[in-house]
Amino acid sequence: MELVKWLNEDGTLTGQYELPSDEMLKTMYAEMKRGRMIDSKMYKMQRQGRMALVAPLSGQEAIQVASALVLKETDWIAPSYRDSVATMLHGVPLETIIRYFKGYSDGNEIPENVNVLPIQIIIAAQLLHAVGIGLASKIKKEDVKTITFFGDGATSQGDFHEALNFASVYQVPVIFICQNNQYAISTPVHKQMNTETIAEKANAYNMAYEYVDGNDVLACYDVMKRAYEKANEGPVLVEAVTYRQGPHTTSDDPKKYRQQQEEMNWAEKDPIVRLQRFLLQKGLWDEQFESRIEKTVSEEIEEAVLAVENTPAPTLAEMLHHVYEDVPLVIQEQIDALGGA
Ligand SMILES: Cc1ncc(C[n+]2csc(CCOP(=O)(O)OP(=O)(O)O)c2C)c(N)n1
Ligand SMILES: [Mg+2]
Repeated sequence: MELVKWLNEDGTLTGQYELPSDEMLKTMYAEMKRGRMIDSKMYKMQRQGRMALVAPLSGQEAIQVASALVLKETDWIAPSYRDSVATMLHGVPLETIIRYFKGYSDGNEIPENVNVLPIQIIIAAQLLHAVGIGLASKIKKEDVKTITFFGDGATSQGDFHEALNFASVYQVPVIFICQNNQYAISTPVHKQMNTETIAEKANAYNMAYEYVDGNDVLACYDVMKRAYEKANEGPVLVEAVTYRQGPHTTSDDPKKYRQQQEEMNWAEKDPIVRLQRFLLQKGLWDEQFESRIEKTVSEEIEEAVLAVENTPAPTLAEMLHHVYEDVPLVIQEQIDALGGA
């Protein structure tokens, strides 16, 4: 299967393409850079004991930015824990993301007008939710599409196959986006599947598919625009081949299961560096542009972190809120034991 790839690692094009506008190219760069800066700040904060646990996404910005940029406000995202670049672009406030990774349950409260589901930790469960939204929009004859993100490991779950099968039987407008970042924690892709690609699994469900260099934002944008159109007819599976540059989470040490040489090889394919080289050649990138982004994003981060850290942490008992609508005695007793709500 041929990988869709527009940008070489040195920033030159692999062929002749109809490029997005200069403004769009700069937006793609700025949003990827913003994602990288936020990710790196949250990682450091976790190390300083200011966050509970973080699942870094550095390296995976291109497919997330490209996907979010093709969506309309009325479309939905069903995300996993490593998709904040996409969800923020679709309207989830940075403050909410920070609260989530601090371990505050209200970090799961998505504003009413933002069509993003709460972060899903159960591997592949969000695919079923996406199919549910897709089926509902189809029944209601709404012009709405749903995208859902998941990892390579998620394709070994029953939920993945159930979701694709159901989506295909009912021809729902859902785009399944697999970020193949090469590992499910410490398990490399080749140890958990016997197919060469994930994209080809679409054949089993008679679904459309795309196979793309997930570190090439131009190719990802092209593929996502096509997938978005195809979703008018039925579901689409997109495999974006990428790499998680950091650990699985802040509780993981990737040195135990992958070689430094491999990390260095993938660093050469970094999506931000690649687009920066391309923009430089086109005269669209300079130091000023870079420092403007850095300044704006630093201020945004500073403000969000301050806002979160200046609000009191939730009480212990609050973790028992929302377990049931009507609180049963057994939960009330625990709430009381934790000092009351
Ligand atoms: C149903 C289920 N089983 C196991 C886990 C533990 N777990 C958390 S992340 C993860 C690996 C997922 O890998 P992948 O789907 O490739 O996503 P990535 O973390 O690489 O983005 C596992 C097994 C879980 N959260 N849910
Ligand atoms: Mg993975």
